[in-house]
Amino acid sequence: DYKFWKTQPVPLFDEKSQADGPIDSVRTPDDIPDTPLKLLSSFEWVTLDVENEDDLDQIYTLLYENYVEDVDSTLRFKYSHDFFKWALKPPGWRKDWHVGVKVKGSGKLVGFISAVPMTLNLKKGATEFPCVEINFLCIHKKLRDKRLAPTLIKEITRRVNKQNIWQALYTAGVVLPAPVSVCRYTHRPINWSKLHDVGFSHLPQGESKSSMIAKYALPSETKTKGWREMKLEDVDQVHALITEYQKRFDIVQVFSKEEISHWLLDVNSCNPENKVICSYVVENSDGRITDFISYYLLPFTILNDKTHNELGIAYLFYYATDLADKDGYKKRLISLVNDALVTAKKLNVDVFNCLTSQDNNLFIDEAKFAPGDGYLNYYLFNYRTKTISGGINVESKE
Ligand code: YNC
Ligand code: MG
Repeated sequence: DYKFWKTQPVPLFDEKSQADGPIDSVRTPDDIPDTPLKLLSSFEWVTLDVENEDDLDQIYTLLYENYVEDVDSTLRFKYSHDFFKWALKPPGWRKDWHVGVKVKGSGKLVGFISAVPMTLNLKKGATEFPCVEINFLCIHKKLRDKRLAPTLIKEITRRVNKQNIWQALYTAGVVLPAPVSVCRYTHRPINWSKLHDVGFSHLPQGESKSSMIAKYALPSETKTKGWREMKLEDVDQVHALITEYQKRFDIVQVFSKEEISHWLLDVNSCNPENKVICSYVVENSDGRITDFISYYLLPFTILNDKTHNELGIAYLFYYATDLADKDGYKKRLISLVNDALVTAKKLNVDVFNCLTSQDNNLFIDEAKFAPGDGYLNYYLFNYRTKTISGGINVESKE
């Protein structure tokens, strides 16, 4: 019955149509308390410093042992320090938006929630506002169902409001009041036999292992003329390209050039061995960039398998093309995605995931993605707008 969510400024299910806009009355940072909410006396609030390896380790351990698992608890996200640095330190990041709860005495981290700044553009430019993306909400398995999550959510809300920001975007597998959009996960096997070994892919009736392997075979080299890795010098052109491209969508994450450098090139990462984000551009003969595509890497740990201990996973991130004609556009997306698959295979990716967001439905079938069991719900905090299907150009960082 959503005892907590009923008290929050979020739309209800099946609301009668109401005007778009903020749900709460207007307030200022001065209206917001200066001190954190009270916790039970055995716990204390902490701010985690993601520039400090010890703090990063604590977040890593909490999430590694307690974050999202698949239904059978056989696969678990394998976050890395580099992944957290990328996901938690975009331009404008704030240390006090990396919030933890520790047990007094032992100092063990048992709860975490984070916010990072972003700008949202709704309804094809009709509205644009600063907000935050909330991610990595996690409570230790032994402290579940004790209403600690609402406390963490209220505390991050307080800290964000103190910075004069009143809206947030978040995604979750669970259904809460009320999604602004729902996307489905789709999966494109790259190493089908390994996926089959670990129980991720099943052998369909009437197929043989070798026919499945043949079905998902990929060429050894990319095919698009002018395809290459994205470099720092490309940021201005890619920024212009994505900004123009995004005009087709209803909910869009707006990027500054600094944000493009961060989200597509991970300019602050010191460890190129441990790649998190992979971005490619297509450059034509006069040096103009006509397309780009990107994906991030976040492997799974396989918990109970004798031969395999890790599953390489890529998630489609942002892309754009300047092709306008409808037929050419679809063909171009298919070839960009196929080339991305070829590069991902070289990085030992076993399965390539994408959501039904953006214009992904135009290539999902032809690039051999198949729908999975998972759905991702998109939510806006303190903002009401009509539900949209597809039309979303905001990619979450798992
Ligand atoms: C969830 N994922 O419905 P009601 S996604 C939001 N997002 O409230 P308790 C959630 N709310 O129904 P537990 C949620 N999951 O009574 C549950 N809830 O109104 C709601 N899992 O709290 C739930 N990470 O503490 C209920 O539950 C209330 O101990 C119950 O803790 C929940 O990062 C959780 O899936 C998820 O670690 C922390 O199960 C725990 O079970 C866990 O008794 C594994 O909580 C990891 C996991 C979630 C990943 C994510 C996005 C989070 C968004 C939070 C909302 C942000 C709002 C905007 C704030 C900023 C605003 C500004 C400006
Ligand atoms: Mg709890």
